Amino acid sequence: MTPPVTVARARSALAGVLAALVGGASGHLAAGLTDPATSPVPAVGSTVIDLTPTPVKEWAVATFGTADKPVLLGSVLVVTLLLAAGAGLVARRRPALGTALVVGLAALAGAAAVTRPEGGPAAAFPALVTAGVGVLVLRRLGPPPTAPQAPATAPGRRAFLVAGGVAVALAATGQWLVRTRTAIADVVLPAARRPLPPLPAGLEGEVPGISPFRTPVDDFYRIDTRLVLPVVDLDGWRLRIDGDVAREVELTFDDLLAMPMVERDITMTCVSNEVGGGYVGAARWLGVPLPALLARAGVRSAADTGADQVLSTDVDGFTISTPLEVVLDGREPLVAVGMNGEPLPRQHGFPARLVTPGLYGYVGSTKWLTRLTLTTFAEQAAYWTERGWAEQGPVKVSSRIDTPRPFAELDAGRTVVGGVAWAQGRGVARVEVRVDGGPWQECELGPDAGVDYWRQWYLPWDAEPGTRRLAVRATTTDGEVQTEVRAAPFPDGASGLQEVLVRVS
Ligand SMILES: Nc1nc2c(c(=O)[nH]1)N[C@H]1C(S)=C(S)[C@@H](COP(=O)(O)O)O[C@H]1N2
Ligand SMILES: [Mo]
Repeated sequence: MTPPVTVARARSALAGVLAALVGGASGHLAAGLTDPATSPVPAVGSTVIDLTPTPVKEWAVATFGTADKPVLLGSVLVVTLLLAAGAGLVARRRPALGTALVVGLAALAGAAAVTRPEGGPAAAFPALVTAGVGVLVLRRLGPPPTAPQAPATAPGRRAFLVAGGVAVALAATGQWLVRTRTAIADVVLPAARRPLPPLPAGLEGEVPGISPFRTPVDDFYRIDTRLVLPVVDLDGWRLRIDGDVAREVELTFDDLLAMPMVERDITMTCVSNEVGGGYVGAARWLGVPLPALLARAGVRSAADTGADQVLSTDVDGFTISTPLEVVLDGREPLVAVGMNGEPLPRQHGFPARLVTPGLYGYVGSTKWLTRLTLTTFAEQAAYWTERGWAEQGPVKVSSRIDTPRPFAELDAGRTVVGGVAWAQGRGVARVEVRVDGGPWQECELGPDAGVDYWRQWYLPWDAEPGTRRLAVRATTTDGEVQTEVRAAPFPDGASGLQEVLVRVS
């Protein structure tokens, strides 16, 4: 039989946990009604992201990939529940202190929400709800203060079950609200002035396992610091152009849509992408050329401003700096509103984002864009550059083997090696594959959709039995051969060659 003291302790700890769960779920519901980003767990998670040193962040991205967000949220939740269990135990002998600890936990979440760039006093609302409900639950489920050692008068199992059920119901309702509120508005996009011809058919019909020529929106990688997607109210959204400009400009979403639109096929890459990695995607973007927007503010060339960078800001104050020279060098970054023929999805920056061909996303592709400020690197640093990443982030020439997969078991004989290669701004002229360190063999290239877009490639291969080592390299149209010299993603992008081992029998 379990000694009663242990049972009483377990109950106290559980009371603390349930106080945190029901309180947190109430806070989540409150956030669903106001601003999803202020929900206690995501608010703390976002603050953790911002405070985490760059090497740890890199490690997390490398280790967990795009699961980094759920892992972080889960960790915040687990730590919170452990602390809450502690508060429950303390409350057994010292109810006032236990209550104070629960309030303290909620206060941390409140502080995290209020001090976010987008925060303000109102952001504390969900944490206040959390604290209030948490204390009520702790009081209700904890042992009566007058008789701490009397389990007989403590609340029964039913009260605990009810509390658990209430937590689930509140959290589910909150989650439903958050989802409903982040559903995309009915945006009707205008057509481009001169629509591009449809993208040619890619190699995906012929080479099984190769990346499709155009990445479907749902498969497009997502990288950002957000735990909760921003809710952007289109009526209130503005794009401001300010800083060292002849005249400030403010555009509504309709103003932006009324400007001449262009369509561009651009492959986007994340600086955190390891050679052979998946943080790269190719899409058709619809938007307004950034130079046309700057011209409205009176900046047509570098001579019109003292600025050397365009600092773009998202709806929450996250920033990206793009060298002005790059913006004006003819590559025409876009303020994009459409992706693959649809309005930008939330996760890719609805309602408008920057897309700068040839630059890694962290220096050219601000999502949820609201402001473009002409300033200098000396004056203002952006989110990632402040954390040590390079100011200039040109995408390095790279190539990836999509098929066969690493450690695939293949039958000997005729098969095919295939993948994608990119060198934005210059274009890929040649892709070569090497087997077991042998001679480089030239691959067939897929269709060409411009220098800013990736090329698919393949090589028919007569696989001989044994363990085989495949490597790939690309060469740009201006003759740069992808280097074998390895570099880690930090601080300006990975380099080296991808090698894939396969077993042939
Ligand atoms: N507002 C905002 N924009 C952002 C980021 C971000 O964290 N916040 N991340 C950047 C990075 S690092 C990359 S690689 C691209 C990724 O865009 P995607 O998620 O649409 O693929 O967005 C960029 N734009
Ligand atoms: Mo990135």
